[in-house]
Amino acid sequence: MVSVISSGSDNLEWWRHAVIYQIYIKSFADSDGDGVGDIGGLIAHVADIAAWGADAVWVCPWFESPMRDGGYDITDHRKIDPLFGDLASAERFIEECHRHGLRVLLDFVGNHVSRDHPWFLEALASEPGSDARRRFYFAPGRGEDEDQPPTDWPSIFGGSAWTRESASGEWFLHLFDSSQPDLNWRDEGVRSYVRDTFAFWFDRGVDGFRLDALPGMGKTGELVDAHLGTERFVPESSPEVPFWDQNLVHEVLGEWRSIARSYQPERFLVGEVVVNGATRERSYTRDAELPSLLAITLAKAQFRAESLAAAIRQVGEGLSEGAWSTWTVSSHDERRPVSRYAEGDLERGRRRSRAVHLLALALPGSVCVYQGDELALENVDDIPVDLLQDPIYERTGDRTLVRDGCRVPLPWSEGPAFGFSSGTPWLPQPLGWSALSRTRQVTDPHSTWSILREAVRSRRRLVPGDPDWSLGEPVPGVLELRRGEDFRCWVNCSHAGVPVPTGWRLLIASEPDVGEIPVDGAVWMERTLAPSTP
Ligand code: TEU
Repeated sequence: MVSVISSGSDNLEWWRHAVIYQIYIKSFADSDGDGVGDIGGLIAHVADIAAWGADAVWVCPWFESPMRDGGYDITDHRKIDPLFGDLASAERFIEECHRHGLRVLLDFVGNHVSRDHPWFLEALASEPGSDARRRFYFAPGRGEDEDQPPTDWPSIFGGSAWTRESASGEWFLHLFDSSQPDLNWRDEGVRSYVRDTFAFWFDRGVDGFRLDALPGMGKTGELVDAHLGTERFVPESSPEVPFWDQNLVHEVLGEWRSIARSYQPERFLVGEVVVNGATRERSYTRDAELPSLLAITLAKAQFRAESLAAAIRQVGEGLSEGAWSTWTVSSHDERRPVSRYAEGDLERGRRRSRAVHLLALALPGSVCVYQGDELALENVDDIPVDLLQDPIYERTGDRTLVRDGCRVPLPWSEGPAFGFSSGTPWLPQPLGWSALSRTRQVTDPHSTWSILREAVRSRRRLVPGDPDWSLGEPVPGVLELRRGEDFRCWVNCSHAGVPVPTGWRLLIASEPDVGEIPVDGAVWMERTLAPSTP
């Protein structure tokens, strides 16, 4: 068994201030030349992640999978996919992380399994109404020939959430791709297997889980139409539906939290909870449930003072007392922030992305930084269609929804495949990434890597540890984050440079050599003069 970092009290609730580096393993680093990242590649770069200043890593699914949704379609939650390594290499990676002071979060996908999972194969081979089918949602279709789906529910990846299987003619439910049948969380066998799976990984030293697509696990089970009238289910803007964000998920989370709490120190659980509005979000962080949620709303905000402020406020309102946010500017599901903020100018996008990362790093709670954002990579929007792998493309034909563009393998150095692999990367890398490679940025004190590293490493020293914060707009278009009396972060979303206010000095800036706070820049400031008393 691998030991956890420390059970000292200063390490308790480390998620109040951690910087979590999110690893999309397929695109991180390839050690065996097959063009796909793997655990060997992770192990080779643990020291680099630690050197940048992260406190923890979150590894996207590395479990056995046919990879129809990049590993979010699992056939065995306790096996490592051979593409990535094996259990022994996973244990070595966990050990290596701990040796470097990094905690390890894995990604747990509870809403669904792969259609190749033994449970689903058993269900297909079993009669309608059988126990094997009750682990999933099977139902007869509508219409005389039962050739219409049981309900009108759309999938998050587009098209109907139901697919008919040929053996019995019944339909099965999949809120994502048809390769990902939804599990029935009323089934005690499903629940106990997953409880044991958490223990399996916690006993191997894993420090916590990022919990995938949680609200999907909450279904009423009633097969009634939702009347959404959309081709795709978009949870953040949807009215209440019977298949998302219903009470069942809270029962399950209560069980999971008690397992996490039965370990010393407590294991961390952070939820991916995309629901409509803060009130619904808040229900996931009640005392017996999650200690933290991923703040995906921030990753959807635009580079405008009011948009960033609204997102931050919503995240804050979506947390129960005692819970901490895990801020995210981006993820493997979102367009790269550089491209989101660019408005036609990638250099502008890079400046803005650095600024928003500085803002996130000044907020109370943890911050998740998605691999490649520390290098200011842009989204790759010109991947040839025949190389696209995201099932969303197959289901919608809509290139703007495709997520491959933020999953392109990392540029480590300036050699072939930018040091990612000795083979051909599974997705092509843009030629311009030579200038953005890690080796180039490490030696340049003004690179995104260096600026964010300074912020990551200094934030515990420079940013007050108390949870209080407030937002303001001291100058039109400038977002101010206040932490205590003496700390401010300003993000300049206006169209003109702004002078550093009197009585404040710069701690960290997103742009080098600033006499002022430039357009698209952000700074951390500390008070130099006592505030005047009224
Ligand atoms: O995502 C869940 C989810 O609902 C969204 O993030 C969704 O992928 C996105 O909005 C589509 O535009 C999680 C994982 O993060 C994602 O990679 C998986 O594909 C998905 O679950 C299914 O497991």
